[in-house]
Amino acid sequence: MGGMEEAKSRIEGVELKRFKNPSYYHPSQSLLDSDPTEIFDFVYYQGPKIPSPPSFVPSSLYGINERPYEDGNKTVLKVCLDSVYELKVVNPTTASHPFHMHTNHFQVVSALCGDTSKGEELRECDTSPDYVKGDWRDTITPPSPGEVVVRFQPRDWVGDSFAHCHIFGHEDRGMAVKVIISDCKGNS
Ligand SMILES: [Cu+2]
Repeated sequence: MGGMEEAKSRIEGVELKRFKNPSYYHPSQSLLDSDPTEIFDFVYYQGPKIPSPPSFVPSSLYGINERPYEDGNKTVLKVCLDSVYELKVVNPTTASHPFHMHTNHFQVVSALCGDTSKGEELRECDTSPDYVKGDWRDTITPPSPGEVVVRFQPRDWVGDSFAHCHIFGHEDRGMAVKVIISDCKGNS
């Protein structure tokens, strides 16, 4: 026995009871029936190729809502502790851009496939090998092209946070958003 067979048998042989649900998994605290305080659209943007040194792979500027993240030109998301927010992360490209948010995990609400910029109708598509409605994640890859809708509720932490494409070369070239979490009720 070797290869896949052996790996499968090894995985099935693991005592699953040794693993608890990860701490971010909150089936009793679903946000699916919540009314979001605010809804934000994040549309991934990939600009024209930019010159690179000879030994580097040519790359592009990247951004969110047509704006690369850079000093003095930051895309900022302002949220309040304990409120529920919905994010629609739209990927109009055929490239993979896994969305990652620090500090607070988010719950999957829906995902659709299609490129509306080319006049395509958005349609239901099967993302189940990766995620389904109700899953809690810290990273999620929207269909490419397509969109994923998630909800989160800032908890415990007040201050500056960050959300970005989890491919370093994209994040580093601008595909990122600053998240500012405040206690809007003034409690300390
Ligand atoms: Cu990316």
